[in-house]
Amino acid sequence: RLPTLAVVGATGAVGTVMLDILTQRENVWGEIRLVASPRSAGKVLRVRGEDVVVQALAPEVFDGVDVAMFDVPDEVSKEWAPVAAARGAVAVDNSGAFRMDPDVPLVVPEVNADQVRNRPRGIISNPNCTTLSMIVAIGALHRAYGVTDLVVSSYQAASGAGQEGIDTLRDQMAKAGADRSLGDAAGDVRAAVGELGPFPAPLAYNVVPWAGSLKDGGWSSEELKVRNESRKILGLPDLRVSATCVRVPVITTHSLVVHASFAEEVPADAARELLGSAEGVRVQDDPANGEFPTPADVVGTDPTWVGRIRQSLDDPKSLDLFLCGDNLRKGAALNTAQIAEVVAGEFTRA
Ligand code: 2RA
Repeated sequence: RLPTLAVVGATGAVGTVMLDILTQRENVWGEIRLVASPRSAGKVLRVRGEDVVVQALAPEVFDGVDVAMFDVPDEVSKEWAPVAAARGAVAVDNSGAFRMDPDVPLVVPEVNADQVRNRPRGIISNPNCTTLSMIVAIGALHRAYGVTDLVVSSYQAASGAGQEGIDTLRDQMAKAGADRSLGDAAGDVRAAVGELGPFPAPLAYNVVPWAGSLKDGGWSSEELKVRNESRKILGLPDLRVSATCVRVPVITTHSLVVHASFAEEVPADAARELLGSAEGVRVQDDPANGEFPTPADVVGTDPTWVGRIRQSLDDPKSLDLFLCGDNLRKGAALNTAQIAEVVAGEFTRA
């Protein structure tokens, strides 16, 4: 039989992309139930070419549900994913609430799909979008060469901060873009853009070296997620990871610069060939012809794009790479859908 799916958070930034993805991918679902906060209940959304009325989040919406996806804030997932699990659904959660719980697998199907069945709480976590934007490619390199160190700099899009992030950047761009004299004097952009929204500094005409909340030692929560989640997904609890997360004025698609070190020497051509045939990865690497991935060209696509592949000049066991991934697709909705499809296979085979 085809399993029943619930999409919780169907009206949010990720939920909206999720409905597109469910419409575009091969259909493995019977009923699809759309769930959101009581404020959004009663709205009609389209999925798989059908109109579906959004239901308010309540314990009963999970009755008869086999898989429940959660694209909601941490505190909502924390409360409701266990409710869904208690009512018999497998919860696939895209929040940060359970990612580091040892009884909850953190899954990227191209890297560790085998972990899906290891779910004593009935919950599976989807990684943070920044980790996801690089880990498929790094996982492929790791399988061949054994990764030992990652030094990561992120260039994160506004939509990582949700619909409020998108709206804030668009408003700031409209205000700043209208004034052609801006950008010469300290503080002129800040004075012009108005509301900062979820960002601690103007994002239009700027870059902001901050994402998430402040943790010990001056690290941001986002930087610690890149470290901790990479370790868990790759099954390398002692992997050395150092990340600096930066927000850039891009609507959607996170980019990352990664300096990755391995147990063995990695010639750039060998890395290019390996990544070129890795599932979920696309190589675009011909700088002589201006060919490399950029967020503006990658947005709306599924793979992790990799370019600027270079063997480090001072260490033949290290590579320097530039990666781009759509943070709302592979970085969130697509990976969640892929995990849910792996679980759906259990029902279909049963
Ligand atoms: C961000 N990674 O980009 C976060 C969202 N989960 O802000």
